[in-house]
Amino acid sequence: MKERISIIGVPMDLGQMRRGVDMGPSAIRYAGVVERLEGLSYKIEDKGDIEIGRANREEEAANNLRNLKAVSEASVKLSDQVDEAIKSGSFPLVFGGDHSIAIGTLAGVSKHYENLGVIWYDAHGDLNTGETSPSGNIHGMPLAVSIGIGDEALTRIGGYTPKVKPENIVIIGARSLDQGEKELIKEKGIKVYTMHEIDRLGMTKVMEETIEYLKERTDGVHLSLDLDGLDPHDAPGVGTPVIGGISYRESHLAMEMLAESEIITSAEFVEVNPILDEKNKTATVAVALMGSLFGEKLK
Ligand code: B3U
Ligand code: MN
Ligand code: MN
Repeated sequence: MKERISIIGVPMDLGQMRRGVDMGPSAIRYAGVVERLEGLSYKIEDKGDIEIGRANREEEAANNLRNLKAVSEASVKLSDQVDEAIKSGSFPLVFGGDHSIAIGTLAGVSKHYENLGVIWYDAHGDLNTGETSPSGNIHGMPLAVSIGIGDEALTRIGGYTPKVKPENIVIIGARSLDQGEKELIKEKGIKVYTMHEIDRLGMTKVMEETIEYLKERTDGVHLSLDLDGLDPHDAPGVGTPVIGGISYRESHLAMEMLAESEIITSAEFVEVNPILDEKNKTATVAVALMGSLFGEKLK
């Protein structure tokens, strides 16, 4: 990991319907992330939060893409900030906000790599489009957007598409996939470890395989960690909890193995909603996982 980390907060709640996820970046800072990472001898530059526009009711239902314009505009801003952080030699660490922010993060990250890999740690596939989405919520679409599928206002952020090749993606923790997403996974050959595989193989094997797979074919790996990938007992403060998730301990193990592997070149932690949380538990878990990701055990 680089010694310098740039924190970028994205108080985005327009990619879904539950209010409160815009307070995620504050909750994560409140849980002590800066102190935790400084304690590991990193130099932290907190860039503050990106400004998010407003929901536009008139536009709401167009093409089943709720708040498309505001999400697209925020993605451009985020992409620029992430791009700048990397150019300045810093590790971009992004806090959400709902998962639609990954569109902007990946737009900013991917231009720096020939062959970016992505670990998508999530209960969901986030592989919907306006056509397949049951909800019209853009937070269920960022991975599809990043492989170049979806509305141009999202896929062309940064002026190029796609951001990631389907074969460079590993989804971990999936247990709520829509029909259209399942078809896309098959069609594109996206690697997925559902909860079934995690239970069968164990997290150690899942991470060993993931690391080996990505090491072989990529020149950088972005970790996109949706807190709803974890079990709701451990991370209750999320908008769409799904029971039967990855445990706190398995998640720490996963982060520690990633730290040892040194493959991660950018990261984001998303969907922390303090309004739905229990005493900021979910943000606290997020910060603990960041501690492991940034090598707490190794230092
Ligand atoms: N797949 C559903 C639900 C969902 C996706 N991401 C979250 N929930 N967090 C959808 O609306 O696309
Ligand atoms: Mn997600
Ligand atoms: Mn999710």
